[in-house]
Amino acid sequence: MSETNPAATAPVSADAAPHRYTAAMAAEIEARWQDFWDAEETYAAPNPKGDLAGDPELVAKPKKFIMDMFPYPSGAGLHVGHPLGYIATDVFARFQRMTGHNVLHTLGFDAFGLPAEQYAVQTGTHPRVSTEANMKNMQSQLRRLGLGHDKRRSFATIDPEYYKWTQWIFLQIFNSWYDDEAGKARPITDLVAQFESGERAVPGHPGRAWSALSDAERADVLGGFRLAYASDAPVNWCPGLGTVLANEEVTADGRSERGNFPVFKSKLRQWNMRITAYADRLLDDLDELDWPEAIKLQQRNWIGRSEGARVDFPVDGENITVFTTRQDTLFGATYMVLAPEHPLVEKFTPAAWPEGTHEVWTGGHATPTEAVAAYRAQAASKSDVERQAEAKDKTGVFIGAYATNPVNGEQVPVFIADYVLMGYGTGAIMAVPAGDQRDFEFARAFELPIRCIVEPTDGRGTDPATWEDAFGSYDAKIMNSSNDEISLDGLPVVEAKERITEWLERTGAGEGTVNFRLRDWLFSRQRYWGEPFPIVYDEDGIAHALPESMLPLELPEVEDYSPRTFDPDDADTRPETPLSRNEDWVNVTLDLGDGRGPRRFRRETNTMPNWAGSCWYELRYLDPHNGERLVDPEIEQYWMGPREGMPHGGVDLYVGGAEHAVLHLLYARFWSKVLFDLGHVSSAEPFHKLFNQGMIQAYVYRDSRGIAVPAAEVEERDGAYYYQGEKVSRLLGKMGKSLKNAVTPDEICAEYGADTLRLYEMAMGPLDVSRPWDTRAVVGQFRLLQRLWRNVVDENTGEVTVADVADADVDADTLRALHKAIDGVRQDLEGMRFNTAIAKVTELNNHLTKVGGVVPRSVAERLVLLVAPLAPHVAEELWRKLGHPDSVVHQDFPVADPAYVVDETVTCVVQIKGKVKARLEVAPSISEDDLEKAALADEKVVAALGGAGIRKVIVRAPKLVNIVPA
Ligand code: ANZ
Repeated sequence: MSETNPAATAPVSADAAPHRYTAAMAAEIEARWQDFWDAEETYAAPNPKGDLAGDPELVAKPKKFIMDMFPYPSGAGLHVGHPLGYIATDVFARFQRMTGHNVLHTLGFDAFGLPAEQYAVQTGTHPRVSTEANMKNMQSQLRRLGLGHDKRRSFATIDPEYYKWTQWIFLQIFNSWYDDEAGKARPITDLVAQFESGERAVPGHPGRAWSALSDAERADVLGGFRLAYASDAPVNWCPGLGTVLANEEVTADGRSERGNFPVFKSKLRQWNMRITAYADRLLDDLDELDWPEAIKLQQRNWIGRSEGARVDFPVDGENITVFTTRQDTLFGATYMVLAPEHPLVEKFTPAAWPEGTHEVWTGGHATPTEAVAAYRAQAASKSDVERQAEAKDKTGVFIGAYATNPVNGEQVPVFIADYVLMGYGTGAIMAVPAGDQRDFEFARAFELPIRCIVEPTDGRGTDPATWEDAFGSYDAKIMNSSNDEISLDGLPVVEAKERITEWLERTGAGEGTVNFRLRDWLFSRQRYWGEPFPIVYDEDGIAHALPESMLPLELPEVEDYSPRTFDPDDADTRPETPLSRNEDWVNVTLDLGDGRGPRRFRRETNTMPNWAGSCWYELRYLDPHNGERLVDPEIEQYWMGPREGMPHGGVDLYVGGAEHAVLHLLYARFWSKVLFDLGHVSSAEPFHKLFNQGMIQAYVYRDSRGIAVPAAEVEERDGAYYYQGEKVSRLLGKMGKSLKNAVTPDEICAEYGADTLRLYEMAMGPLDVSRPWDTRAVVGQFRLLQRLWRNVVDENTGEVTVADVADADVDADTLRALHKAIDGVRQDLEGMRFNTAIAKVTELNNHLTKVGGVVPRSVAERLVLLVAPLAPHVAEELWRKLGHPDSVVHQDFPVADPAYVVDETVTCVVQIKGKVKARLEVAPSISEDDLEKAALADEKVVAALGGAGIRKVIVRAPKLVNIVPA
């Protein structure tokens, strides 16, 4: 909205007192204190040892490690929505410093990323150049906010000294395997020792000794165990972009989110992280974390643990293994479905349709081979999301084979259908149309039998022919489910599951199992602007780790930053990465120190995904200049080690957006656990407490064509909005350049100062709730600071006006107001309720204004200390004016005197049958329940009731309780 600067026309404007708190004064104060803090390293957090060691007194105090999700240095810079979380953690960190903690708070940059690479493709500017310029710009924007960061600890993920360790961690992961028995990762050399000694059989090579295997065979075996491994995985290949995409980057209709090109499922050799090995621990350890329940739930769903069974259905001497969570419904399995890509499909598909094949099953094809080929082509063009979409016609085709249901020996037809996904369970299901809705729809479409095996409890009867949908309830009993050896009839589902699982295991037809939705993490990208893999391939194509001495492996210069793109529709193309074009870099002679001397190698030419750098950055903040180790163990233990209430250790507070609920947090947790297992860190979780801040929203104004117009130029008249005379609509939306409604912190700082901006952002509402930005409301917080200033400083002379009086001589109302504010602000800051803390500061300040006269020094000082975490510049200035030579940052936060905090009480009258029997002194805020309990427990009331029962109690808190005896 257009508006004038209220600071210029402030309340008592005309004869502008020379020492009034104005925007100009705020700017001067803020710049001066920011320089002071930098020069004095006010926010330096000492380590117990190493190059950042210092201040033994601080190190002896309890620690708090407070972190923000670090930003990507975008070219657009910050708008006022971005610093919401940074200001909140800053206020909290400042409060923790003032309550006796050694506080680590800093901020780095997550600086690899696609935007810089795309910009490089368009302009030829090296991504490092544009990224560094963007970082510089953001640093100055952030500095203007007065954030108390320990700048000695900042870094960017693109710094070679940083990504050296990202590569080093990759190698730790590459060089380890998950020992299921030990329940943790171990060095791969331990596994090799087990193979060598014969303690463990070499999988895939029965009867052969480890020493008899070729190098390639060994590499292959180990690849099946390594926690980072290359495999020919089906991936989302997008020829139009020339790169592989993560599932999240593919739209529901199977196209690239960016560019809208077709995406194909192709098999490509890619690096993966075996995060699935940690599924159980990633799930279990969530219980101990102080995270929002909603985020924990999203992680649980993502990991998706399902308990069920694997069951073998024999076909021609082979087995089709299915995964089911409802093994109790085995007697109702009347057909089977394989995912179209299932590797056994070819094997079971005969040349001709069996005698008497139902016409509907064949899809009109002359042979099963033809039917399968046609259906596969159709399925390949769909995304998993599309394939799983409910409410759609079920499609599929019979492959011409029958399998045996192990529980009753029935021959059931085998289909392929796209509602079964290759990537889940075993890629094959037993279909129980009575119990599963998808199977029900399919059975209806293909005229397959539906057998009632669970007694319906909703009155629909037991004849499926009359049903409209499946009946899958867990709260029903099993029927029609017995053979010669076992009967489930009459059993509730849970018991039936146990019983049939026993039977499956006894007869060898299957076993109980746990399945996870979580997949291994696809870890390679065909991009330039990422960490190079510290991997080289020898002439036999065997992957070798670079020795630590060759790290960091720096990104080479290239002429062209873009992956080669192809005809968007040509699924048979393969990626050609930017790094692969630098032949001098790719083909090298190296001595890997393995005793084999210098050899020719080819470097891996993919780069790591964006997530890599943010998987472990918390650790590097602890010991950022350590050239010898990732982090010194003693320093890590000090800042992140487990302690009471946080058994896995971790950062004390991590604040960021809820959009990172799953991937970033899951990947970071996984890396933490690997490093923990291998003994590099003492914390098995990176982030003990997580807090998601809300979003700052902004109004979007659109013209009649629906195009966003510049919000700052819109005028409001009689409740309607106009842009250049034309009426426009207004809706709440995101803030950003594209919606032309971005407000920058720089503008607000120029107009009011950073302290006002900080107060405004914190006062807008509870931190976890989204809130609309309103530039016109910012002035309210500016006025608060003006009144605060006026309560301490004479606006005409600039002299401090406070009176030196003893607490005993301060009026009781003021003392009560002061101590209540101290008590409330303390609790609110500890609980991250910054908005209510500001309300309490405002109340106290207003009280002082109302009382008038000169404010007692002891009150003014404590008020300044209360304000210090929220508006640190003005607090420093007033603190200095009040005669203190030291910074306010490390002062003790005031403590309330309980004598002044107790609520005043009100008198509650207790009546029995309308007659007053007792009077109680209670808090005005007492709840109806508590008041009733207090009344009934009162001696006089007990006596008056004389043991009579009670018919009714009428409570009108806080003043009246009326008891009606029985
Ligand atoms: C028989 C059955 C009967 C099933 C019944 C369900 C209900 P969650 O809980 O998500 O793990 N399923 C298994 N693998 C599948 C795949 N690759 N693609 C599509 N569906 C698959 O789901 C497990 C259930 O989903 C399994 O249990 C299987 O169907 C199906 F009344 O088996 B059920």
